[in-house]
Amino acid sequence: MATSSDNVDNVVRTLRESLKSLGFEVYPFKIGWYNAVVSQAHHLQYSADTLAVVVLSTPSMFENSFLPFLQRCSWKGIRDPVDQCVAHAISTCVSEHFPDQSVDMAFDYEMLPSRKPKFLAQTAAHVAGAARYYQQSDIQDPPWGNKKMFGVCIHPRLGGWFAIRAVLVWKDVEVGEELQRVSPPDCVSSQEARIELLERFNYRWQDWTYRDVVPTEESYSPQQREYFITPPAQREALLRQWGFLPDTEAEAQTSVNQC
Ligand code: B12
Repeated sequence: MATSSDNVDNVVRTLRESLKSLGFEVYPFKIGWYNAVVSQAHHLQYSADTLAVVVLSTPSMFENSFLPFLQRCSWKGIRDPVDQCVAHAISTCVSEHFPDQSVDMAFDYEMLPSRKPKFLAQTAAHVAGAARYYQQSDIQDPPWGNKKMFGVCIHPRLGGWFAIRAVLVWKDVEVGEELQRVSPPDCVSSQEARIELLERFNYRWQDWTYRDVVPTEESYSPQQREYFITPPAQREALLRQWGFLPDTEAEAQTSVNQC
């Protein structure tokens, strides 16, 4: 079993170098940090010191990965094309750079047979220091009574203009003190601002104003907004209108560019 800090640095540096230009960010954490806060039913079944990373997509993922993916690869209309693109980018990076290492990959949309998500993306982003997770429990005397309010992560530079896509686990890499825990920046610090944030996310998430709760460096381009505002069932038609045609089953099987 590897234990050196070289290993952590190497994993993180390699992933960052390879995924940054595709519009992804990478943050390491220890499985124990995640398991310490979630309930037993959500535990990830690895030892506490096992190395994991959480992968976020930033606004540029759409132009730098997704549009080229549609052009380059044959994709099938069965599964969400953004999910197909993200899975392809991340798994290609892992198999190219870590061919001899045992890496488990879980994506945000994947569910267990129990119908629970394979990992809780927001908790992973928080414990890795990537984006602070604001929950109902962070509000003193919440004004909503017993109503369940969903929590939301806010990134210090991207506000809400990002998604949490994957957790990768280096099953054979254990890390010690060399991986120091970093707190996610608290950019929505007042009680009033947190209440406003949770209300926007729960009552008005379709207007996307929760994403601009803090000033941001980047946000989605007009084309990306048009894509994500379009209901999922109509996105294939939009892609056709833009000139990207999904392959038929037969074409996909013979295509040389299939990814
Ligand atoms: C199921 C789901 C939904 C469901 C239910 C939402 C929910 N939160 O339960 C529905 C369909 C309603 C939904 C809707 C939306 N969703 Co949704 N959804 C998910 C999904 C797949 C799983 C969430 C889940 O089941 N949570 C289970 C509950 C129990 O978890 P929890 O409340 O966080 O509880 C845990 C924590 O409290 C933790 N914990 C306890 N103490 C402490 C202490 C600390 C410090 C920490 C960190 C944690 C912690 O332990 C608890 C578990 O034991 C995630 C992706 C994923 N794989 O995680 C996306 C996700 C949460 N959704 C997301 C989004 C954006 C949305 C929508 C805006 C639609 C959209 N995609 O644009 C809407 C907005 C919500 C609304 N107003 O309806 C984003 C949120 C991004 C962000 N910035 O936070 C996610 C992360 C997807 C992504 N890829 O980025 N969603």
